[in-house]
Amino acid sequence: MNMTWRWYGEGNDNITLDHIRQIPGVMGIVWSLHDKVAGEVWEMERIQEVADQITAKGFSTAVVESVNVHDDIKIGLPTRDKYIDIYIDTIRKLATVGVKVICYNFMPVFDWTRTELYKELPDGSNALFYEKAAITDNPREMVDRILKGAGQFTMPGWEPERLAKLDELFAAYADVTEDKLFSNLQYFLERIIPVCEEVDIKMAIHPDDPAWPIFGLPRIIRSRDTIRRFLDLVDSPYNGLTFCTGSLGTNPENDLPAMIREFHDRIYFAHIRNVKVFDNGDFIEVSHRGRDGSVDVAEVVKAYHENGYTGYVRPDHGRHLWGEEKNCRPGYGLYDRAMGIMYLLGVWDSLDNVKGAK
Ligand code: DNO
Repeated sequence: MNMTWRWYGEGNDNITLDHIRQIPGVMGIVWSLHDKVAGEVWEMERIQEVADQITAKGFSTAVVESVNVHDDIKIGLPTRDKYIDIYIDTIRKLATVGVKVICYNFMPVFDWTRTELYKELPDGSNALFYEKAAITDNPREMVDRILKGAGQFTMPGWEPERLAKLDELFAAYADVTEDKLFSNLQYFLERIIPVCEEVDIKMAIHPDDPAWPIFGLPRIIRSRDTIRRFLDLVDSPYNGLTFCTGSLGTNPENDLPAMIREFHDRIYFAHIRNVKVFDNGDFIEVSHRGRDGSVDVAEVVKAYHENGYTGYVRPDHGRHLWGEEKNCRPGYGLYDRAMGIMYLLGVWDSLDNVKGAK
């Protein structure tokens, strides 16, 4: 298990590489050019600049999250080839600074979706919350509320410029069924995977979050069967997964440890976090500790350990603690993610000892 931390870049929030150095066990930084909107060219100088900042502090640059996929590719418009060419250019550039895994998603319009950013938990902390009843037929209202709630912080996948054109986006996706989305994904993969094979970068798709269609838009990476279908689209070891327990864990029918046991050799990046799912299907993010939520995090770590997982891992979202929500990006504070790392490493180390390793 290769522990990493998602960092938003210098001056982008209050968390610096020097803070991250003090969290035990973190070997790599998960990074991106966060100001880039999907389809934009990534300049080599900018890539090099961030990679140098990361390596100067002794971290690896191996994981980028995300290089976002332009909607024209997801919709299957004729302009998609132009955007795929730009994507390939970015893959090639990233390979030159030691990138080994690119995390991306194929969710129409919205990346991860919540209806409230700071829902209070019984212990007085607060966290991201999803209320099923709040997903109405008025996505504009929800988008405005979430963007306003995030205040000065941008949220990954929630680019205000793109979401300003919500009606146009919904109209463009009108004919995109689940099958069509799968075939557009296949088209994209058939073009990029040969390049990944050449430059040795693994593509790791992020599952849909939550793990069901929202606002009538198809969402296709959400269960054991849809993941199997995805992997078969292009059966190459370079076509793989970001296995996010928080996203897939929103649906209690997903048996996460069983899925890890089945797919471990195509999982290159593990997002580990916990959610508490209520009887009505609403859910809230909770601490990483298994018994605090619906995801048996210890069992998840055990499934990776059993299979000798050597891929990248990061604690995913955390709660906002001790008032830090005033200064941090929703879901990406310092304290709960750092505690999450200690929980994950604690479980892992205890399993190592059971096996008699160091
Ligand atoms: C949420 C993240 C996602 C993820 C993208 C990958 O916080 O896990 O935004 O980065 O879906 O493209």
